Amino acid sequence: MSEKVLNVGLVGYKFMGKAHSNAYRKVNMFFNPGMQIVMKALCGRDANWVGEAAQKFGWEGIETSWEKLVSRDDINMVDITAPSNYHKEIGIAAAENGKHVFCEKPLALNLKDAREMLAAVQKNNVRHQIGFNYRFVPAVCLAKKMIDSGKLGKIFHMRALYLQDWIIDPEFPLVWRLDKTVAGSGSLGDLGAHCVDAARYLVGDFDKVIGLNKTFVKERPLAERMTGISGKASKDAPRGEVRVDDATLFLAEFKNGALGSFEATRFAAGHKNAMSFEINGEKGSIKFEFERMNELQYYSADDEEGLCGFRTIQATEGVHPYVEAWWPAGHVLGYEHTFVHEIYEFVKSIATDTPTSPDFNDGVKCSQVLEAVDLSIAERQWVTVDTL
Ligand code: SOE
Repeated sequence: MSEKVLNVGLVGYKFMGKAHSNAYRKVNMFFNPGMQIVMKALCGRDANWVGEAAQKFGWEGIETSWEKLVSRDDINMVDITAPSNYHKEIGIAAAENGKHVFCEKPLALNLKDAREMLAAVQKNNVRHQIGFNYRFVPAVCLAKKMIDSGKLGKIFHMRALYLQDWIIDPEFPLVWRLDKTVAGSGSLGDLGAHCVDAARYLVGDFDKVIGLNKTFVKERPLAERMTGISGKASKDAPRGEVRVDDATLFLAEFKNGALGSFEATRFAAGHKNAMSFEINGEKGSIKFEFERMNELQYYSADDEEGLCGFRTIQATEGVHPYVEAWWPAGHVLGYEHTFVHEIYEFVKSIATDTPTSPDFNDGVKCSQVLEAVDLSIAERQWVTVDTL
């Protein structure tokens, strides 16, 4: 094997750990990032569970201590998919051990911690990336290309929604994503973060925000075991207070003058993973819905009079980013491909020693917006993002 080798250590093996593991298996099969990925070690606290996952996902070995994982000489890169309260400690330790760091979103529990993580990767001169995977949907890449090339002209509006419904049942347990000490935030940090990143990617930086939020169910049974999105509670389980938001809505003004409206909720019955946005500019509009992720809706004001209207672009032809590596046109891609694309970009950035995006700078910028939204809710007034 003439290519350089990248030995990866992954922390976490549940939903995101599985999505990332799948990506590590696929990258070299479909792309040429300039390095051969070796799935060295999967890390989790319980040796039996992590062992089972490692075998199933194709990892060479396991670690039950992340401290051990990040200090191993034979690991070059650490990927963090553990719950958010672990991100900072693991990320900083990995950077200090000279490992490149990939971290799931949100980068940290709060802006201060996110900044510390950024400082650590910069100081130790390692590559870093954050898991805003929706940037890697070919249709979203197309939206970016269209906006950058001026197809929509000056942008007036961005409307973004992220709707789910998995915790409407008041008996659904208090899993870690609903635990403030573990997740930091509720719908805003988990779902709103993706919309904020998409907005920064497509429209630009935020100037100011004002929001409102709600926790509809204030007490839930404690979960039987630590779990993120699926969970069980025994019949007479003790109950805990829910201290994160079930839904957050906010308005924004971007630095370029565009206006934005955002909604993130886990209480939108019937919506499973409905991340969507619409962007309106002086020359046209685009619309995207994740549950129809291969399509982008485009309206051009330049179309012939009488024939104007939204058209559906299937972003499955080889001309669209990443698509060529997969299947012939019309053979659609799915959620898991977004992770393959983001990991491909990260490995390429390590191979070529060049920055990539979204990186920890983007993670910090996103946290800044999220924190500004929370502050605006607490103070019931507009907050200028850059003052934080
Ligand atoms: C759970 O709400 C979740 O899995 C998020 O954490 C992910 O980031 C999003 O892609 C889907 O929903």
